[in-house]
Amino acid sequence: MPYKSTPNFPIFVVLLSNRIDDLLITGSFVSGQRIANELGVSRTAVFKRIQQLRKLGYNIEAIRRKGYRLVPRFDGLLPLEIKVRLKTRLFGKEIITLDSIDSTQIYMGKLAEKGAPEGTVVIALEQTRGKGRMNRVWSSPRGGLWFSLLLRPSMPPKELHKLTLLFGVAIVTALKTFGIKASLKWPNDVLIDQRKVCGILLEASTETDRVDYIIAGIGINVNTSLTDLPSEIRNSAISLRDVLGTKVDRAELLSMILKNSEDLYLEVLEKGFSRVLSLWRSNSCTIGRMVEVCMPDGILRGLAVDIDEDGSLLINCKGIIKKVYSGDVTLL
Ligand code: BTX
Repeated sequence: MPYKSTPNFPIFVVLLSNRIDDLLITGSFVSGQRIANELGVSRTAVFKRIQQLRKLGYNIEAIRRKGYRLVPRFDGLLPLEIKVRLKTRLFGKEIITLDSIDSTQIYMGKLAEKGAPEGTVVIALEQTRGKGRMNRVWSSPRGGLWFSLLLRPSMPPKELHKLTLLFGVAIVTALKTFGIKASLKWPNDVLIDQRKVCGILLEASTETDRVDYIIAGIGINVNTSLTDLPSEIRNSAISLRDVLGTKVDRAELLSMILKNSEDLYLEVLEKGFSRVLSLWRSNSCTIGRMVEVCMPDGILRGLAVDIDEDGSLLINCKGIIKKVYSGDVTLL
């Protein structure tokens, strides 16, 4: 069931609800009278919306003479609970939180085809068929942060894979503020102590020289425990809760990731990827390591020396530098 802030109501009610929601996401007290005056509606209409929001699960404080205030629950992932924390201009302006879905990528694909705006975010509390790369499964039990973000960049399709690096940097930077040291394994893994805490999946709809849209899917093991994951990946996975021994507020983490990635994204559109690449290099656990890359035409072994300006991995194989554009890297 989608936890949308506005279920199916007539257009006036939806607009009114949205405007009340906008006043609530300031996070400050706002009086019922002020809302009623500003929106030209009765206080009863305002109260009805407050009651509706409470029914949806929101915690709205009401104090006499002060008014209403949205108080986000710890780790609450309802749209307004995230918006109240967001400091972005574009990412997360539209948020949909779903209780359970096959994959947020598939759900977002349908929204994208219908013209959803850039920056739309779809979150699921659990995914029943989470997607990894190359048709692999991404295990997505309750407690994790599983979301997709819609982008409509004007950039040549050949540049797109560098956005994976951008999200990696945004995530590692956000994790630092929680006191967690994570590092980046080329091309799309975030690791802690050599174990996978996060995976990034970029899916694109493109024409020859034009990008229609991109769906960036991010999965982070936040408050999950190893026993929630299939036994075959327990040795290679880790969650933030495993590291910190305590639960992390996923809404806080998500809002930081959205802010970090938006800042980098806007910079990339204006000035290109050079800062993303240098930040990626300084947070990498790949460069300087002996690696093995599994590619469609065989296995390549050598020293990872750098990433190139086009985002490819440069490997020194017995003195010859080889460029790898895609594949699975194992750190040896
Ligand atoms: P990947 O193909 O690089 O990694 C998939 C591999 O990672 C799996 O084959 C398995 O070995 C391992 N794995 C699966 N689940 C987990 C997990 N929870 N923690 C650690 N390791 C795991 C990575 O693909 C891209 C993942 C993107 C997931 C997001 S979640 C939101 C969005 N919706 C969706 O369906 N996918 C994306």
